Amino acid sequence: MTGSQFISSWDFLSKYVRQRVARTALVFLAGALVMTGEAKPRPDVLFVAIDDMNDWISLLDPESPIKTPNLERLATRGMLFTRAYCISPACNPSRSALLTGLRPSTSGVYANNSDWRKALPDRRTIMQQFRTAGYSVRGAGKIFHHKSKGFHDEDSFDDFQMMAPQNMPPKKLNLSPGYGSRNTDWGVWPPDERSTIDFRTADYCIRALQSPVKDKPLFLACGIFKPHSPFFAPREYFMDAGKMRLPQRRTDDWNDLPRGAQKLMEKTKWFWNGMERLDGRLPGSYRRFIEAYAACCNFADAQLGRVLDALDASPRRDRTIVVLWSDHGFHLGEKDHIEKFALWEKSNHIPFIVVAPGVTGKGVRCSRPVDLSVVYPTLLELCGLPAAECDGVSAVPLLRNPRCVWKRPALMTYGRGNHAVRTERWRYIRYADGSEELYDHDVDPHEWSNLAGNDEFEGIKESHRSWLPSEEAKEVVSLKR
Ligand SMILES: [Ca+2]
Ligand SMILES: [Ca+2]
Repeated sequence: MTGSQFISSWDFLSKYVRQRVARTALVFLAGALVMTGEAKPRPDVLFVAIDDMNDWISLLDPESPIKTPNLERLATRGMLFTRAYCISPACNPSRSALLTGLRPSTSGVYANNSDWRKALPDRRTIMQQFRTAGYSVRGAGKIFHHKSKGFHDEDSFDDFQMMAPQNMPPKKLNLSPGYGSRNTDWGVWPPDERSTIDFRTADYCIRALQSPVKDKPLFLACGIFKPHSPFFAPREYFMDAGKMRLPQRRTDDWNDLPRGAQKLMEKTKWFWNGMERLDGRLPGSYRRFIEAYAACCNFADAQLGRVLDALDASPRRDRTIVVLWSDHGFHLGEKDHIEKFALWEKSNHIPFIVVAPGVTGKGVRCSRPVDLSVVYPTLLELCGLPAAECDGVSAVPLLRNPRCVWKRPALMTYGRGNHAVRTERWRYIRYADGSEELYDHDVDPHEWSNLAGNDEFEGIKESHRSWLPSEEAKEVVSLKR
């Protein structure tokens, strides 16, 4: 066949056949490129977990006195999810669900002392997926909940720098006579930030980002431990004492809470014992506690900034996917509660940022509700790894178009049978005893007014109930010793 004969034969083929032939050729060419190693290199991943950082930060609330310039700097490079929620408002169930892609209602891991690996011996974590795909997986700090019970997973990393023991002051700092827990103490400590867990974690990550780019792509997990208790930060991270605005709270807020909520809260009232005076300047005061939490957030943000500086100075900068999340929120007195362990907005609403070069735009905000079950499938899809069965769905459609149709709400679980469902407007909570709460965030962002007893909202409650898990795994009770 001569060249002109070939061209005329090509013209005679139907459009459909021509498209098929062209597509097959493209697939063949792409395959050949992969075979010869000329395919585009896979992206690196910087995976940042922050512990107990809530939404009262300037990233999510510009009015907040707690400034987080480095979180904001990261958000300008990709997508900030303004309605992102944890899977469970406690370290271990939140982290193990995110890292395995399975919710507590699937795994039975509902509590901080549930041995997730015993419950899921063969389940691949996100990091194992990346190791299997040929990544070099490294990390430092708090990724799994391993502060006291040893839930770290060695198989998930090629190399990992464990958290050093907390550097404790010689004596309790808050000086409140009625408050004895040193693990939840607060104040100015240590004198030198270089002796903190997070400074060392950031150092490890900086070294990893400075390491030469080799054949293997890098998955780097950076687990920042603050603002988790004890609420210690070096002096330079504290604002002037007495100047900070305090969170909004109503002391009669509990009057409309159902039995389920009251029961869940029974164990957490102790935290208030340390607050001798609500608005004083005593070291044991509520105000000093809030100032210490704020200082811990400033400190965590500064450590993130050091890691981002290293990324920016590295040739990896434009080929690195960054995912940043907090494992849950934290109440600072709102709803008369200090701690997490609740299904209200403050314990569950979190900072969540995804930077995916070529996928996310710059400085984009997405207001669709998501929970962190999206992280596992999203990372696999973004990096071209095979999809895996999991409870969440990929958020890549939102990363491409933050306003795309997204019917799925965020689902949160705390203890077997207790769940919250968050849509763009509503928070619906149902406890194991069947009691309920409903809040309209359009008019009640502080969740002061429980509407669940109002017949007018039966339809709203019913539509939210339909997202609750139909089956719930039995609780894993085994403790790792
Ligand atoms: Ca936590
Ligand atoms: Ca109320």
